[in-house]
Amino acid sequence: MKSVLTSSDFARLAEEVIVRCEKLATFSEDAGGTRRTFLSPPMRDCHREVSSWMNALGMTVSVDAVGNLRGFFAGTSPAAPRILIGSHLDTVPNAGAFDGILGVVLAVELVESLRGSKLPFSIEVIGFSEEEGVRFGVPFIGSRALVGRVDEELLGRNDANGISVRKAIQDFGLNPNELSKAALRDDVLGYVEFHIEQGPVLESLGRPLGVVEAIVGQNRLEFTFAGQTNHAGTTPMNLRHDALAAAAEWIVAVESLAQRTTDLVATVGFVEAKPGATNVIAGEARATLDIRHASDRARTEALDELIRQAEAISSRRAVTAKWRTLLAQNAVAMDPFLTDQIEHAVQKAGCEPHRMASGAGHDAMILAEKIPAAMIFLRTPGGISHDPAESVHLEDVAKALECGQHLLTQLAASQEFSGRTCRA
Ligand code: HGY
Ligand code: MN
Ligand code: MN
Repeated sequence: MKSVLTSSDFARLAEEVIVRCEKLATFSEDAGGTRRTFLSPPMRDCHREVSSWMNALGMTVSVDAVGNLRGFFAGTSPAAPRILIGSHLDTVPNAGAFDGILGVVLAVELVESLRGSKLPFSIEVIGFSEEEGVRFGVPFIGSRALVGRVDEELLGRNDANGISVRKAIQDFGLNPNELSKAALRDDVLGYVEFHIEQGPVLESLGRPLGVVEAIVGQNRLEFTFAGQTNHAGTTPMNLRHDALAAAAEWIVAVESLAQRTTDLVATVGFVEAKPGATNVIAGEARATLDIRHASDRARTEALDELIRQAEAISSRRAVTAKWRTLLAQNAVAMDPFLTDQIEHAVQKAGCEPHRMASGAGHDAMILAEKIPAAMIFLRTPGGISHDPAESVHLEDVAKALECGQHLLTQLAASQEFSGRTCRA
């Protein structure tokens, strides 16, 4: 495949990528911002829009049993193996327009940039239905279906309205009993994900593109502190068992442990007090924990310490602390061969590559369990993400497309890649 595109072609495609990402951001559950969670009604609008782009390129479009949108662009022969390129189509509340979505839209534009020319492998563009974990508290539902990790426990989890994952799948018109059909087949050569960095590193180095070597491990838990609801006016301070005060003391302990532990990040992003009235001492407080580190040992040691602190604070205050795990994900190394190929492609696109770890979780870390997976980061202006201010530079998107074309050309010419026996 000869790259027949000029830099102005890539710039035009890049403009279309950004316009399309901003269009998809309008498909939201909320009037005032972007929120598109697992199989919510706006996800159907998103599927319709992306499918129209895929159909225009002659791709075969389908939606699998967990709501992943899949566009297939055949290779030179029907029996050709395939490469997966994609990311997620769901968002956090009040999201930006590019987290996840950019990776799907850019993959479609990469197929467009081929202008119909065929490769020795097929391309399957995949838009995962759920990566953020907003609706059910558990992330990666879409990519977990590809590696066979959507089990009865997950299907039985309920959202805030008491709707289970299984029911959400049925409500969307899909059949949860066909989940096995979503699993990776044995014709997949690998997975490549373009994603915004969501942090400050590439911008601080003045680099448009990053080469991801590994994705840090993470735990997500929900802690529940239980004390004694009581009257705010008549209960002396020394007779209280204030669940929210206990949670607050623990939250400060979370921050202080992370501040004094190199490369550890720990976040309490959600707190809820019950009954939640100004003049009532909280009898219950729920708080989530998101803790991450490149080293699995450092992360698990820190988590053990925070559990110890929750127990110590609770016993001193004569309240109780319980917790449940929502995610326990070890750090994952990206595929060395694909990562080397990405580094070459970044250089061919005229950029100085920067190898780095990802502090954010990505679907690539789930697929890496079964197939070679690798990621390309795009610079995030201001390092801002998970916020409407999230953005990308047009010229960086153009460079990403150029890099993607070089990568496909390299993989098409690589006996080691095309001749690979698939691992899934
Ligand atoms: O939270 C994360 O790591 C990602 O944005 N899902
Ligand atoms: Mn995200
Ligand atoms: Mn993401």
